[in-house]
Amino acid sequence: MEGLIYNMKGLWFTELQNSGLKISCLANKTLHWEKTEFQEVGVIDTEIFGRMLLLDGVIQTTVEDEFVYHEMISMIALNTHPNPEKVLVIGGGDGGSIREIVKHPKVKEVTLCEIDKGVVEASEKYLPEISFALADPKVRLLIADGIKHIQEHENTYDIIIVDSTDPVGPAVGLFSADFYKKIDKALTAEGIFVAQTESPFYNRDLISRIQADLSDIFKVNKLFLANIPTYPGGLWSFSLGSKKHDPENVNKDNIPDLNTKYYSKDIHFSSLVLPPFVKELMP
Ligand code: SPM
Repeated sequence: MEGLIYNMKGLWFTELQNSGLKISCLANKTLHWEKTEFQEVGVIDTEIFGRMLLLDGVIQTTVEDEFVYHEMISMIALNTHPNPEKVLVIGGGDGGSIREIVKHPKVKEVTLCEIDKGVVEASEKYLPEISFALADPKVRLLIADGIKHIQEHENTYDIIIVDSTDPVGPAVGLFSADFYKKIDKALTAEGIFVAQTESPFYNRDLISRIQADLSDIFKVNKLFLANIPTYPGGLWSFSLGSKKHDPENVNKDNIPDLNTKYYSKDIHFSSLVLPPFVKELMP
């Protein structure tokens, strides 16, 4: 599998971030590897982070730190929208975002639109603590192209979450202004969009371009941050576009306690406070 090397000290998985940076973890075992129509899907058991999902040799999620990413990509929008009944997740075939979304009492239906069945199947088999909510009765699972799904739906979803891989290969289209315009149409009148938008250290141009695009399309555009140890640099960004509601204007007393380990009433607001070197990426 791409990135896995045996040496005298054991089996090391290495993710190449760029020409000057690699991140390595000691692995105990390769649990799964397959080449699907779209990508290489792997699950390895690592010494520090437990089981880890890899797509094309890039860390997607791990049993030990996944809660940060999945709570943050879901909860800020869920607790900003006054009535988030219908939610769409594009990507996110591991089911971690779905697990968080179905916790919300106001959510009636969540659609997962994942292009690669192999990601869902590997997650169901090897990452049950992340994927178990895929079987929840509120969940509608579609193995389909998210871009096509968005094009075919107007005024349908209260929240759309793009839980994607990095902006390379098949995911490039999920980071484009054209796609954001289609998201805007697929959202209902008070709709909110959230996407993972990479590292404020290593993807600065990408983040400022996305925020500029969102500010052209949505009344409210925000960036919020979380600490995810297995992503390069740790500090990770999420971008939000909203037609009406501002996550900074939420009434703290109305935020429900949904048994989260990173997100909290205070983190809701503090994650939106940007250090100056990140603030300068905003339009
Ligand atoms: N549900 C988890 C899916 C994870 N989506 C985000 C993956 C980003 C990982 N990239 C980090 C490496 C940056 N080059």
